[in-house]
Amino acid sequence: MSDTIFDKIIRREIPADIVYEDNDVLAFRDIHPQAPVHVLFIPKKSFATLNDVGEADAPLLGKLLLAAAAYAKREGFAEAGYRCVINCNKGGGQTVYHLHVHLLAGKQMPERMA
Ligand code: DGP
Repeated sequence: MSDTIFDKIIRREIPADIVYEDNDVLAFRDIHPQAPVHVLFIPKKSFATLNDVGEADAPLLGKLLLAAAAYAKREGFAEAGYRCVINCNKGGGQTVYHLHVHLLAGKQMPERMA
């Protein structure tokens, strides 16, 4: 498993604007925000891509999404709406190979994804 910039953020070796943390999940603001709210939810356990998550770690995927939804509720934009995205591999637009969920909010998202 290669060490990524997100592993360095988990270990506090480089700074990030962390907005949530628990035993399994870390969330911080994206350095290149695509929306007024753009937060990345990552598992502390390293998976390069969504393809690398096995059945045993299915609950961790649930935790990532639930952490994003809880953040949206806490911040008061859950009812207005938001988008969660996972990019997988080059064709999916992934650039950092540590699994992450993008949470985007604060503007109207286009109905078409691409
Ligand atoms: P993806 O393209 O799905 O792999 O998204 C990677 C995101 O990570 C991209 O939106 C920019 C963000 N990012 C890259 N490097 C850093 C960093 O050092 N700090 C923070 N906060 N975000 C980063």
